[in-house]
Amino acid sequence: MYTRCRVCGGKVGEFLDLGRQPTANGFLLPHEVNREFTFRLAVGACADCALVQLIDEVSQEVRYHAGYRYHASGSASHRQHFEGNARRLLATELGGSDPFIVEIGCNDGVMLATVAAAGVRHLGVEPSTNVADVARSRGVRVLTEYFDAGTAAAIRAEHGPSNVIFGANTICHIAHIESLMRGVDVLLTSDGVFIFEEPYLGTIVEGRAFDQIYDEHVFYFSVTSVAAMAERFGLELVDAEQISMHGGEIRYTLARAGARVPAPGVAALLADEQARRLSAPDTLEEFGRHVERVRDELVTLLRQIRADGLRVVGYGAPGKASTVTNYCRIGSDLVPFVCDSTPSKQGHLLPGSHLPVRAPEAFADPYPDYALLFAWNHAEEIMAKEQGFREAGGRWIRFVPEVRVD
Ligand code: JHZ
Ligand code: SAH
Ligand code: ZN
Repeated sequence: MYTRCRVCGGKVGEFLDLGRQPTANGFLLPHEVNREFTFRLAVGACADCALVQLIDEVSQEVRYHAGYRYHASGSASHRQHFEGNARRLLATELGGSDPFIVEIGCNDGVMLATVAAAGVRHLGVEPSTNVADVARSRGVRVLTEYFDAGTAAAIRAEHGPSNVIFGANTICHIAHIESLMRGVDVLLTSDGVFIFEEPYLGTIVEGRAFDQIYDEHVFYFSVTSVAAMAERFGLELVDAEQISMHGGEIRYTLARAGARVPAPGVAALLADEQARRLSAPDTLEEFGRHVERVRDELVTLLRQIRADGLRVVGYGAPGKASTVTNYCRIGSDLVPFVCDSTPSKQGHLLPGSHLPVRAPEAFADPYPDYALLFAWNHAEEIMAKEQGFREAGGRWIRFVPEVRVD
């Protein structure tokens, strides 16, 4: 259990306890339900640097391994986003002679495949061997290791320094962040950039996306906490852009202190977070009370639907579905199954709640009366695909930012 900040050593004050939970990507086969791993899912904020983080953590070997479920290329919007990212980096940061980019957590190569196709020197660092193999099959060079200060030194010794270090939805996963930041310092060229895009504390707290809280997300960054972290390691936050991925994230750009002129937007965002009191204890505690209300309303609604003799099916089995179903104790009595397009999730049970996961074809066979949208961040893509559901009179249930039926 952590009561000290993983970045600055300050005191971490707990503000939300979501109970005992499994790992969010710990999908199970029916015979595995009796030996399920759980831990206490609770979050706190550092009184000194404002960094919001998990209190207890799950070891990285339990989370990332040869059977990691999440394949980043699984949705069209993600493929487009990361191809766009790669093209932008190729145009802006990787134009010099023989540039070198390192991606921490390249997963199935969703971003680096475009870099590899452009013939630019690159290396993905990806400990989950199954997704690393998919990346390799797409022409991406991958080191199957956990990135830390030691790996960074080894990469530099073999390949030289890196002009760009990139990470998406990965930096917030790495509990040994102090070692990661030292690694960035070792590996980056003097004018290089460390760019990472991660779920934003503002989206989670103000946008009420409490289901983003789970074992893999050890940190919940804000502009304030990232600026402070950069400074501790001789770096500087030089840009912060809001992007729409996963319901609202920020892409942070760090450079060596003094090497680049910070974009004017950084100071504005810092002032804005202060004015909104984003990481103040009362804001975080109010968020905690909201989460309890959402739980009570959602459970009441699902019970009422069942009492009326109607059916609800879950749509999408994202990591987020684990947090909601387990915190709200939604079992197969309320939601008999969930549909998801990921083949390696189908035929398995959601962790903890043990809702069965079936292929999307099961959704229309026959359509339920209601669909509980677990993959709410993909609403547009899913609704476009499932127009027939609404035409048949079906209604979507959401719970972020609050419980809503439409
Ligand atoms: P999605 C994952 O979060 C896990 P998750 C991880 N911890 C993280 O940080 C971020 O990604 C990067 C399915 N689906 O993207 C596919 C359909 O069934 O919200 C996925 O299983 N039909 C690494 O798990 C799930 O929904 C569809 O049409 O919260 C979405 O998962 C579409 C579009 C998706 O990530
Ligand atoms: N970048 C992709 C994938 C994010 S999933 C996207 O944004 O969709 C997070 C990935 O980080 C997983 O593939 C996981 O195996 C990897 N990861 C976890 N710890 C890591 C570490 N210490 N070093 C490098 N990668 C890590
Ligand atoms: Zn701190």
